[in-house]
Amino acid sequence: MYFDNLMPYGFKELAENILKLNAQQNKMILPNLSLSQAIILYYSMYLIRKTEETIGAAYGRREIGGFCHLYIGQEAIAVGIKSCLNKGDKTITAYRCHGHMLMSGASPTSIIAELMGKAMGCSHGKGGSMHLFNIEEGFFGGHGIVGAQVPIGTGLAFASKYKKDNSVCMVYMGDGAANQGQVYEAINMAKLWSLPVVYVIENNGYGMGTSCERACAGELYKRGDGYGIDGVRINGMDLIEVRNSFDAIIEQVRTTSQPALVEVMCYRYKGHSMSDPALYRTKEEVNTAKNDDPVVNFKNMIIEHGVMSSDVDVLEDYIKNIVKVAYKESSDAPMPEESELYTDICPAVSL
Ligand SMILES: Cc1ncc(C[n+]2csc(CCOP(=O)(O)OP(=O)(O)O)c2C)c(N)n1
Ligand SMILES: [Mg+2]
Repeated sequence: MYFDNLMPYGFKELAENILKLNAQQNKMILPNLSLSQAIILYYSMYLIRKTEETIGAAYGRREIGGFCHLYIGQEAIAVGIKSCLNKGDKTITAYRCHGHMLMSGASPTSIIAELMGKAMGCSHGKGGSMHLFNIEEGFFGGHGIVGAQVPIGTGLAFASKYKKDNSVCMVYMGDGAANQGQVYEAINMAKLWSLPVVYVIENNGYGMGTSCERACAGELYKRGDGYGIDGVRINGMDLIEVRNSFDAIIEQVRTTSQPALVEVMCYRYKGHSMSDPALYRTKEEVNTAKNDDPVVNFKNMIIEHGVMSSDVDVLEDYIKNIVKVAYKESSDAPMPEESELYTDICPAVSL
């Protein structure tokens, strides 16, 4: 009825207790998508959007410090791709990781508390926004060094092949990261060793304040050409297009154990991080992109296909409450003990 591997925090309770699931929701609205699946996709995107908005507001009140990069505008990518994965598949990304962490099934509290430096955060308050992990569910972070996750993710794909566990690894990077040298060392090995990895370039148009136009030579989707990897470019603002494209690509990577490369065109609605003077793009450009909001578009689509708008309201209120509770729990939670300064340190450098 839903997906094998997409069960965002809180959805089960909502579906079982609050949304009255009826036969109508089993109807197929697309050849490969039922109405109930569409509802969970919308739930997932809205959960990311609300969590990010709450984090942004808390940062503005200085309840969160340090680096913080929001995923607002790019939700359809993490959600669409996750809906195509199997249990046991792996995901790794850069610092813009809150949405991917939520799609691993992690609770908003484990993220917000982490950003507040609280002991109950997923990295015990020691990692912050850029270092979220849920290894048990296949999410391997959350990495602050631009491009560094690419060789690590390629290694995860090597492990899959070595163990013959039939899993694939999704390695996300930005358009800026796609200019890093280590990316191509990894891609070379992936092709040479036939690794089950999908390189996903989230091209949101900018690396910090520098547009891709100014920084990237050639077309990013062709960056695998020299290694014998055919690339494609898709629209990441359209959840259905993301799902349909990745369904086929992931299936092919899994069956052939050959790497793939996809450039996913998208737009980040907020600044690069929380301290972004936004001098490099016009308000008109941002507003034009907001007029094609993937979350709003998908909501309208499910309503057109027969989900009652009152049910959507229930779902949205339910998510708002989840995030509100997560914020409160995180705010009230204690900081780590002082002795924690001496734990989780590499033995070679511990005092
Ligand atoms: C090796 C390295 N160089 C520079 C930085 C500083 N830096 C942080 S984010 C960023 C831009 C990366 O942009 P992109 O890959 O497009 O990702 P996006 O932020 O758009 O998601 C840079 C240069 C860094 N963290 N690591
Ligand atoms: Mg970018």
